[in-house]
Amino acid sequence: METAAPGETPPAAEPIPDDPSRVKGKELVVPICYGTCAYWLGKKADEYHSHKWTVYLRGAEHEDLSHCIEKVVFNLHPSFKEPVRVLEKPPYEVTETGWGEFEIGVTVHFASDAGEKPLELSAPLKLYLEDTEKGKAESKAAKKPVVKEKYEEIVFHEPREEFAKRIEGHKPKKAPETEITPVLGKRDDRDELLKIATARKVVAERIGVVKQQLDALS
Ligand code: SLL
Repeated sequence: METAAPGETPPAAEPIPDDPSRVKGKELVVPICYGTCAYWLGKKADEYHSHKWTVYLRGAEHEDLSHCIEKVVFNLHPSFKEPVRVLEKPPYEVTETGWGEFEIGVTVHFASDAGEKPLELSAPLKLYLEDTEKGKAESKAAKKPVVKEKYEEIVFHEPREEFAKRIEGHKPKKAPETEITPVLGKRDDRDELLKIATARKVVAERIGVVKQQLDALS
């Protein structure tokens, strides 16, 4: 089981020990989004609490993923009280106030019938659009939350048959809404569309070159 960002070649699959309960040649894909969303506290800001932020993990379409996720563990910076936060049901979110940016560890534990190891992800907490004095001032002036989100596809290679059946037969439902839901909205497809458009252009150019070569031969 691993993840691959769209447009990237997935890392080579780990060899799966021969397990008759696994479906040969099958792949089960669960799209997720995770990241951070931060607001400057404005007048309420003090030296150690300049921002209110949330780290989250969710289904790409805001769906409830509790049928395949047992819990999500967020590992905060040790300067926070009880830095290991365990969320056993959606919304998988932790909201805090603080002053600095750091890397948040996000460990996804799957339902026990998946028979998969936990997935280790990392969400860089972004408080400012850019880490320069100018960028910081602009982020504050914009009065808009700074959202740093990653889209990933969790790929279960040759999943256990019972698990795959359960996941595929599951009727999707929405995860509970939270304060950050309206800010995140739907996943922004612009990056992917841009990649596809670029790839199309490259392919069209190559076809042009091959056509010219063929013409030269005839
Ligand atoms: C930095 N390497 O130096 C980072 C560390 C830590 C942020 C950032 C704690 C808040 C509180 C907090 O915001 N820690 O004490 O409640 O930028």
